[in-house]
Amino acid sequence: MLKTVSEQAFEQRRSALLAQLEDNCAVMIKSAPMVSRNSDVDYLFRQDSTFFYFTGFDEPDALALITKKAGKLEYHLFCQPRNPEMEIWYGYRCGEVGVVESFGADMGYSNLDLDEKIPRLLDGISHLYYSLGRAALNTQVNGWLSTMRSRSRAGVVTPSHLLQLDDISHEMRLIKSPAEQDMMRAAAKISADAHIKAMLACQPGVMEYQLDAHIQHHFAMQGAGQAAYPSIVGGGKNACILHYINNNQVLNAGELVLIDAGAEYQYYAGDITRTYPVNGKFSPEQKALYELTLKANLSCIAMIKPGTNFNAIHECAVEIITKGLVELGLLSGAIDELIEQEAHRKFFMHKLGHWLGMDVHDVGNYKIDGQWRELQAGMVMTVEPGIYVASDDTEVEARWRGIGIRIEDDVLVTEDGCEVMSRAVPKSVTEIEALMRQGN
Ligand SMILES: [Mn+2]
Repeated sequence: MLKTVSEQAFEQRRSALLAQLEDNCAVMIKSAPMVSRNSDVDYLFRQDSTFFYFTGFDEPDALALITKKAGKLEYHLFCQPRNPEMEIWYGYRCGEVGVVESFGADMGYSNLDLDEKIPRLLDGISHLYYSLGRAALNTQVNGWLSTMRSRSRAGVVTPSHLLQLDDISHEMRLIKSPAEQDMMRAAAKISADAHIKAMLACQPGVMEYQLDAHIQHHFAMQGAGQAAYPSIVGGGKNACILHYINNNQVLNAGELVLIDAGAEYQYYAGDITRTYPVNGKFSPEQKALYELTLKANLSCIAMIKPGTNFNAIHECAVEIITKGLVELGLLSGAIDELIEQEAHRKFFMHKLGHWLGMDVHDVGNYKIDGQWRELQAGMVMTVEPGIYVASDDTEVEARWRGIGIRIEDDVLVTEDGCEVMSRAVPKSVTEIEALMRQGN
């Protein structure tokens, strides 16, 4: 059964957004465009997350304008006009009438009328909020404001404040409603089960892309039509390339494989990484570094609850990994000094995690007034410590070289702690080795 947030949710979000803004304001949100791949073939369309969050409308080349005058909201939605010829080739369009009937707009318009209608709708509005910093939208807005200024003698009043919508919309997206949490649980569960499928299919001689094929097949069969991002499937030293997506090498016995893959379900992302031995059995070195990474993963997850400082979790991982690398002989020196010098960055060069939501690297500020923020219930973050030993690192013993490990979970902050939404996929050495024995 396909889950989705209720239709009322979109209207509630628009109201909640406008309730935070002064009177005589307007909010403008633009959809994603179609992007050409070559000749008349386009890339698969994916709606802009913020646009979808506030409209629920999944067509390209649309624009939402919500005005508030004397406390009264009006929702104007511009969309592709109905066009029998185009619809034969590219499919159904909702159209100006349809967006009023099905998507709650007060007024629907053709996007061909933007230049005529927008300057009229903005007349008398003092504060205009939109996503500043997007070149295409900025150019359009400048054009509309210029049109309005040229009509000033006719009494047209141009907005005097142009404001960043992202600060407000991103903060709303950062805290997931119960319905959104359900979507994210579904995305995480589909992603976790796909990782299990890949683990069962893994054996020496298999190609990296073949493991990804098992994952993509599971996503699609579970109703997650797209992945949230291109999978990383890195065998051996490829695991040390953080954004490796070539996925075209053979997997060899004796090496680990790192898979970072997540489904997108109803616009919400899963983002899971697991690392395991291609032949199903960890070598002593692989096991030592793996268990150190796992210790960091588990200790960080244990810290997650409302009020925890975002960066304190990262610092916890740094401390565990630094100590562990000293114990194993990959780093040497006093722990305090090594932490001070950020010596871990040679082996653990990324942050512990990021917000997760409609975008895999989701929106939302990490600092407020210059300080790392505290976690709140409804936030979702990844916990993904990693240890990567470059294959040409002659400062460490040869037996450690070319081992790359990351263990990533999707964690929802709850009222009294957290929920590991990606928990279905094994991560202890014993569990992984037991599961992989079933596969072979
Ligand atoms: Mn991630």
